[in-house]
Amino acid sequence: MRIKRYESSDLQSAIQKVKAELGENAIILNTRRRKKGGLWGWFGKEIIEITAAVADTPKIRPRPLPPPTAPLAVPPQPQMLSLLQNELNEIKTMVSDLTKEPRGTLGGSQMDGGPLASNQHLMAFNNLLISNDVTGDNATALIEKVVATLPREKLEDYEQAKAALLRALAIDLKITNPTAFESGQQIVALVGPTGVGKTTTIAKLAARSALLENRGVSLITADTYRIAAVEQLRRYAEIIGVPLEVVLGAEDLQKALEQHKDKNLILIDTAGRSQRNIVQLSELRNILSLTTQVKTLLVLSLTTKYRDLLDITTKYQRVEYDALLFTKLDETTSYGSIYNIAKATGKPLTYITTGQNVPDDIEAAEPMKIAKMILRET
Ligand SMILES: Nc1nc2c(ncn2[C@@H]2O[C@H](COP(=O)(O)OP(=O)(O)O)[C@@H](O)[C@H]2O)c(=O)[nH]1
Ligand SMILES: [Mg+2]
Repeated sequence: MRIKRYESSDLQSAIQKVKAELGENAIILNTRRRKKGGLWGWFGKEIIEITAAVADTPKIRPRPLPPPTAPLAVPPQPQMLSLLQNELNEIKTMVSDLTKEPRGTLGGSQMDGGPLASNQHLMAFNNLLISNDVTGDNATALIEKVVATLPREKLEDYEQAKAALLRALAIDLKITNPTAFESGQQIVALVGPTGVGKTTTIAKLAARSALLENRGVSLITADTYRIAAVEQLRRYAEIIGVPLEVVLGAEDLQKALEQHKDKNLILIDTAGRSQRNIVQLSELRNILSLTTQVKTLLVLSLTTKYRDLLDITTKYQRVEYDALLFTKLDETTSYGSIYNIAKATGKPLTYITTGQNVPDDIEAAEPMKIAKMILRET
């Protein structure tokens, strides 16, 4: 199996390039438009990029192909997609026709499902990844990895190929558990946009550590923008039976940390609002990192669009977050964003939350479990 990328100024000639080099059996894995040259992608000229795959050595003779269509002029944009669709359908039909070819007609060599079976798996995997919101680039890279790590005969086997894809997904999902039971003190701050579930998640973590693990827990909130926010956490603190400190700035925070230095776990709630607040948070973090080790978790809701998630992870870089926490997995059906964001930020995952119930709806992130969720295996 070979996978290659082609660039061209228009779709038609990009497809011609694919056909010329990889032959008529090539399968298009991904097509995208992007700017090339210019300044930081501005003023660049738009090009079409096609990623295509083909089996190394075709074991069977291809059928005669329909005569090549006369080269078209550059088609208007809306037609491009249907043109690609036609090309893709044509290739799909060819592949399925070829696999239907009766056995024993190939100079005695037996067909074993052949390289074409793996072609079909790979195309199915690519579609599965993309329909679960894994980006086209990530899907291509994952499939390239499956192809690179699996010997040919295993690639032909659907289950083995899928297992390799799950491993490829899981291996990119790093994890860390910042509240795991340890002898020393742990300080964990949750940051992120409003409404993603920071306060609820703090209540879940606090309840688990204090009630199930019998650890000394304190809560600190720096979210003083809304009275209701403080009251929300105060109610949880009362129910769980742990102290809550309200702090207005870095000095307060240091004082509160000093007061609670006997606790095993300190959870810090924050307000995630404006850019200005992010600056304050990064100041807080700088001060904290001078004296003690605080782990900052960026909380992201999986109901947020991927583009917005990316934007948030970029803005919150100022807070120098250490790891990611995904909420509201119960409110979506596709989990590819977890993979995309983990890959884009290079940060480990901590927990996922799956509902509003405190303390039940939270679990430690497990790479293989998340990989299976992404492929809808669970
Ligand atoms: N469906 C669902 N709702 C959640 C989850 N986590 C939090 N919520 C809800 O999201 C809303 C905002 O939560 P809150 O903790 O106040 O968010 P914060 O502004 O980030 O502190 C509340 O109604 C929570 O019950 C989750 O995992 N799933
Ligand atoms: Mg809150």
